[in-house]
Amino acid sequence: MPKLPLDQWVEAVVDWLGTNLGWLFDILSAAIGGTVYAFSALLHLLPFWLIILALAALGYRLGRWSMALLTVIGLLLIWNLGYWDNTMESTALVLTASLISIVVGIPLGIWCAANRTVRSILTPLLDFMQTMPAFVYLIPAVTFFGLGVVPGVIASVIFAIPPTIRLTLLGIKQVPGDLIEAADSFGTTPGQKLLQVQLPLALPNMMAGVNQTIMLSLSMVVIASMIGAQGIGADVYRAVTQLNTGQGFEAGLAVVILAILLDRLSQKAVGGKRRTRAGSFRRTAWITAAAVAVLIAAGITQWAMNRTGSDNEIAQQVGSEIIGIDPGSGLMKATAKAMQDYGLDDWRLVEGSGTAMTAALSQAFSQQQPIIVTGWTPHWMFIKFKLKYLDDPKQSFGGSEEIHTIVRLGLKNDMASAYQFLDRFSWQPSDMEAVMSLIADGMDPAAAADKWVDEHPDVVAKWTEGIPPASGQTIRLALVAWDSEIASTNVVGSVLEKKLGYKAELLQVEIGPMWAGIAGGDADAMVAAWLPTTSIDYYNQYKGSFEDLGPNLSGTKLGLVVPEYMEDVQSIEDLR
Ligand code: PBE
Repeated sequence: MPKLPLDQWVEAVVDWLGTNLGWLFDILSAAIGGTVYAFSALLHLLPFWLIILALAALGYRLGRWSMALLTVIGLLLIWNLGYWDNTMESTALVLTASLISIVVGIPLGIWCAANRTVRSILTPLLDFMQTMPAFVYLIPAVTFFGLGVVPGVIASVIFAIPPTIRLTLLGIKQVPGDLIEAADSFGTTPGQKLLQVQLPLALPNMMAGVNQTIMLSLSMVVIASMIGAQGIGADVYRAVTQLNTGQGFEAGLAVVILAILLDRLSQKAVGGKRRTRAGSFRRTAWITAAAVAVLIAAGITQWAMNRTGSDNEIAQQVGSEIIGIDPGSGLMKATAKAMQDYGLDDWRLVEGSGTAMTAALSQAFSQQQPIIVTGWTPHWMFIKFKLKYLDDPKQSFGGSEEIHTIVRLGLKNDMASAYQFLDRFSWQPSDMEAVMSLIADGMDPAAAADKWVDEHPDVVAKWTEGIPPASGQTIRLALVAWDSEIASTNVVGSVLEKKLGYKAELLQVEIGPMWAGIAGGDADAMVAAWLPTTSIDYYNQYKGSFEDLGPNLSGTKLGLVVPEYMEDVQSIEDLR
């Protein structure tokens, strides 16, 4: 039976939405981006000690001394470790996602309580939203909203809104029937009944939902950083890609502190002993809502102005952003250096991944919009799109490089045949590009590699001639999910399996863990060491714990890449 083309259907829908509802996404993007900007500007404007004092005072009011003390110690620790700014950045993201979830979620919950049909449609949808792995939302979010904090907020809202809806519904359902009857017998209108009987009684449940929503959106900050959201999540993600235990722990601790504070404060804010009169409660709620609305309006205006605020025309077009890839990569390091060399201080390098970068590029192409990305050759994007490298007169990105094959110590003895082949493996950039193109057009990487291997018997014969096949041993190949490395590693795996009798297991990891895996002997080989510059830090860090089998490809290139239709920019110097 043929496979249902579910993937293609989903992509067709997403494409259709992207082309036809672009204007709507732009409006949403401005509203969400502006709100995050407003919160983050406010949090950055106030000095850290003032924020700590204010929160400690709030903590004291809500939970007496222990709460105040916890607040002060926790926040001072974050500040002392140097994560204050990023923590505020993440707080802005969490506040925005929570605010949207509340504003959208509570009415939906009320609607569900009032209407059976709505409830029966929404309930399975909520299950779906909560159980679909959160990573999956990132993909359409990037297609619709580009890279940065906005798609992060969207993905967080989808993940975090269900508890608010569910518990609002539950709260209203649990209002005792006799109270409703009593209200009815007094002749209240449905509106009065809702506002004066149901909602006040449902409030504790609703707040429990809001509290969960806040915690869930906080849990999204690390995931959101994979598509360019700044903040403490990005510190965690960076630590993972670089295998930096100390930094990972510190940043993780900051997340924990933030979580505890948000949890306790939001829990105590409405529950507990604060039995204020309904009137004054309503007044406070209105004042808060009005203040937040003003703040957000200001944020949106400012955000829109910022995006076009530079005098450099190119900077205006792309919002002073360079779309990068994963933070541990050599390319990102080279780009950071280039930005320094060329004085691009007011530009921002957006962290993400290779996939997110190509998604942003495809999106820009479909609407012929300007974009600047970090790119490398060999890469299928140069075949699929008309692109150009920006000139690099200062040579910040270095010259052309080679990709080396690196194996663990002792492989020569343990897997002699594989070792011999890996030592011989070498090919041309055009070969690698051919495999990458097949994969980019939707072919499964392993199938694309098999196809290439079948179609190039002469090349493959040169690699394997005279090597005795093994008898089904498993060989572990480490790789990072860069398109170039996906292609090469799959080809190597295919040859090992089809021609040399091994069972190849591909381990997809981040760049730091890839090197550590080879050095520790957990992976047997990798074909992804760009040298002498791109991967040199890892090379030096693990020197002596691996064997370098020399280059498998030469003639690579790194740099800043733009579509050819951006005619008035030729060189990185034009960006200043
Ligand atoms: N790359 C591809 C990697 C090496 C291979 C250029 C994205 C990097 O470390 O930057």
